[in-house]
Amino acid sequence: MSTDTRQLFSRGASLMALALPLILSAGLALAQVEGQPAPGGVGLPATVTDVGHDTQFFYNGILLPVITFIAISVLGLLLYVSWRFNENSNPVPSKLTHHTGLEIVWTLVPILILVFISVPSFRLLTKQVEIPEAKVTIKVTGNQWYWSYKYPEDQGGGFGFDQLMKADADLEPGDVRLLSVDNEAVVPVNEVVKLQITAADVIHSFVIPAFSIRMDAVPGRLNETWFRAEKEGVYYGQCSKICGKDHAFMPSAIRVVSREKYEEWLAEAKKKYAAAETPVKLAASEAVR
Ligand SMILES: [Cu+2]
Repeated sequence: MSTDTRQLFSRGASLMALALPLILSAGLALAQVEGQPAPGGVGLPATVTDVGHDTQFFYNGILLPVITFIAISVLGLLLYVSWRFNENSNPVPSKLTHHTGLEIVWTLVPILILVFISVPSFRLLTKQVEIPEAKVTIKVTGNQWYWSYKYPEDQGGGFGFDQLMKADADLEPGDVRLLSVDNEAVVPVNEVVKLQITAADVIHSFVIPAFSIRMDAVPGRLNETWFRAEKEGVYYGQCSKICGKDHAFMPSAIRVVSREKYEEWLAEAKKKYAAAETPVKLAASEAVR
């Protein structure tokens, strides 16, 4: 190996050694924030559901170590081969073209890695797909470009509302630009909430990273997902399917509160949205005439 190449390798190695702790600390810094993205954040956002914790463990505890091990092994192998078999150190190359043992190994090892990953993966998938008995069901509909929510009557609801992003001029202290909305959806803490998700026009995707939920909203189809939030707070998400001009401006916001506060909100919301619905309907019918 020439001196130049050697210098290049050692410089690359020291760069990696410097970058690794930076990358790791950025991931850890993000873990402090819940419900919304953090500046300069890397890695999965903090979660407040059981499924979310399992997803985090699956990603950080299984996938990341496996892929790091593979990447470092392959890099090591490449460096070794370029050092051991270059023209200077190996002037007479071998004529070998096949090695049965080696081929069996490089077929079997990836299969075993995939089988190892599949066990926790299917366990997590089952947890996400099997919806426990829910106390609260909410229907969420994607529209160009906002979400609307319906709370069914048999749960003390019987109203619906649209949720639109707050314009920059309307932001109040504590609001988050591009994520805060005019009408937050409210759910009780520590209770299973089932979401029935559909769309009215084109395909959208309902995502709340802190709950670890991501579900396509497809016109004419009712998809279901669920969550049980462990902590009160406001949790934001953004539409995750490119759905047109204002795709980037249709956030979703869910506020998690205690059961008592949820009941209070239900009572208020019933009056508020029942009153708000009438003029909208009148305006629409007038427009038709
Ligand atoms: Cu959308």
